[in-house]
Amino acid sequence: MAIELTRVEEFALITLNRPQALNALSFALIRDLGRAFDEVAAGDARALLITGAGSKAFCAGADIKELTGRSLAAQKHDAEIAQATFARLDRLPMPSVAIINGYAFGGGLELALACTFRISTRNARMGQPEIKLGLIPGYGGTQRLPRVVGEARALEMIMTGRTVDAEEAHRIGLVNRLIDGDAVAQGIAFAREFSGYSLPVLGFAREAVKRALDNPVSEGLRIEADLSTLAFCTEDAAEGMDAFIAKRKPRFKDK
Ligand code: CO8
Repeated sequence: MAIELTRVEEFALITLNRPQALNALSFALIRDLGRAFDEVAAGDARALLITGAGSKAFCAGADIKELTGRSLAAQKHDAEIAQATFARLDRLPMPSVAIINGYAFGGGLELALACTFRISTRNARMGQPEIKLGLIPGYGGTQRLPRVVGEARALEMIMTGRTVDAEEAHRIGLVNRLIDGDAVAQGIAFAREFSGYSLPVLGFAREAVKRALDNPVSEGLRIEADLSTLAFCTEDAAEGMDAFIAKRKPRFKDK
């Protein structure tokens, strides 16, 4: 398997495991990812963490050696499979965190962009270098990158192929946080900042914020009214408010 799916405490951990190719996304690896996302979705992990094997790379992008000499039909088919796979990640019932522990280029950055959050080691380098290959991003980058860093920065990154270092990535909001020390341990610590809250209510929050970027404000406010009302109907909302009034710690049950 080109990936490993393991359990670390209350979290699922996917490790991209082709360090000899800087964890590049072969088509087989993308298929493995799809299966792993389904397994995680059906399980009880509080969040999914994704990282890369080895000390150099999170993921150096699509496997360039597999991309040449293919028919247009095969290329389109596989790009759509990769897009659909990353969309499954985006729609997991639990939040996800990309632990960017080195290079994240092309499809590797697009994988990280499909996660709810991104944290990064200080030696990480990121970019959408497809333009240097005569290509443009094909696994969601043209759509998710502008939503994360804004149109002007996304256009600059995609049209120049420029590499962004971790400090800049943090400054422009491409990564939520810079980390030192053991990257997986830091990923766990980051995930624990939200993973004790109600999973369905976290899901409503994610959905409402995501819809903000696809809709006019008036429509977004209607969606927020619906989703916040759904949150209000949960047992966890009743528990959270009761616990506040009783000055005790809430016990959420994901209901
Ligand atoms: N694909 C395949 N193999 C790779 C890749 C890759 N993306 N990146 C690195 N490797 C391999 C190298 O070929 C090398 O293998 P070998 O030892 O057998 O020669 C090994 O990994 C180590 O790489 P380097 O020796 O190059 O390591 P360096 O530390 O010198 O450089 C870099 C690291 C800067 C990350 C460099 O490897 C690099 O530039 N890699 C390519 C990055 C890139 O361009 N990524 C984007 C790929 S395209 C993409 O993701 C989206 C395509 C959209 C397709 C949709 C079309 C419709």
